[in-house]
Amino acid sequence: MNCQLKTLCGVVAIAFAMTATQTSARTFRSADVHAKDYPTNLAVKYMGDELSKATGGKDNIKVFGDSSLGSEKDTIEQVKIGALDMVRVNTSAFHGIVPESMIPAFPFLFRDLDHFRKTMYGPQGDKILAAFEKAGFIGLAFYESGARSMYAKKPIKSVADMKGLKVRVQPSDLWVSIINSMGASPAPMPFAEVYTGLKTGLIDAAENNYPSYEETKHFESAPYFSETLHAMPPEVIVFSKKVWDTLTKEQQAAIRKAAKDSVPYYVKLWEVKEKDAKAAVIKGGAKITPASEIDRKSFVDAEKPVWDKFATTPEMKGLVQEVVNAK
Ligand code: GTR
Repeated sequence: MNCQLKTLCGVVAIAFAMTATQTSARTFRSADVHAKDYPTNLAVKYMGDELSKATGGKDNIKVFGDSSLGSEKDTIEQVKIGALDMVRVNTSAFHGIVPESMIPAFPFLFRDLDHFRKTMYGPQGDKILAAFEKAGFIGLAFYESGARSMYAKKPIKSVADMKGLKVRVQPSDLWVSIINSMGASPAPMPFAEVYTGLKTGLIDAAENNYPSYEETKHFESAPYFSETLHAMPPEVIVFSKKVWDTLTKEQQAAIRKAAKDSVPYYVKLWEVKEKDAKAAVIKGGAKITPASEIDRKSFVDAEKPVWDKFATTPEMKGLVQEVVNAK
């Protein structure tokens, strides 16, 4: 084409580019630290299938599990710069980037699972997801992850039993404070390093839900699982805003819908997994201290002050209150 008529050529080039964006098929890459058959990965795969159906086979999602693209922190950084399209991580991985993501990790925030579901799959959850955008991420959906509990080489019945223990936490200032508030010593490290940390004695304890405790075989070196049920931070599916802004409105709407539609699918898998994982760790030699034998008040009294330390703005305080008040 003879491009002496610069304006016309420019218009033609833009038109070509727009058509290319609208029609090019995309396989979005998504990272996860869990194995292929863990509920988060099965649900993101389902999300990809739904997306594919909605776009007539054009768009899909490929999951890279087992921390193969790095730790949660590494993959978030890749998503931020648009080198990776999507990620499924625990909300704790966003604490330093999206302050609102800390709220569901506040110790003993949720009265029970029902309270969690009403708020995090409801209006307060939507507000937290929306807060990801100003940090350069599109928050698509939460997946529940049960309640986290302590596990160690001895049973933990009251906060006094935590004294002096070296406890692995997800890399987050909030988690460091939570462990400090119990008189223990926090050791932030990526998920994939905890197994060796426990085996070599670098750490004495960690905390998580039954499915992660089972998947990672942490029960081999920390066989006492004590149901402290201290926090319920959900998993989150996050899209790169850099990539998002190159997509059409239709693609964006299809991705949002597929993510939301994957939640009930996930919840069904999760409920089964929680039960199976508990049975499996017991079979593998884990000794459970049930919630009924835990001095819950001692943990609540020690950890509750952390809320005020991290909900510092009127907006954060307001949102916490909204969650607490939700019936
Ligand atoms: C799990 C969660 C992972 C990861 C892990 C951890 O429950 O599903 O995404 O955050 O905890 O403790 O690092």
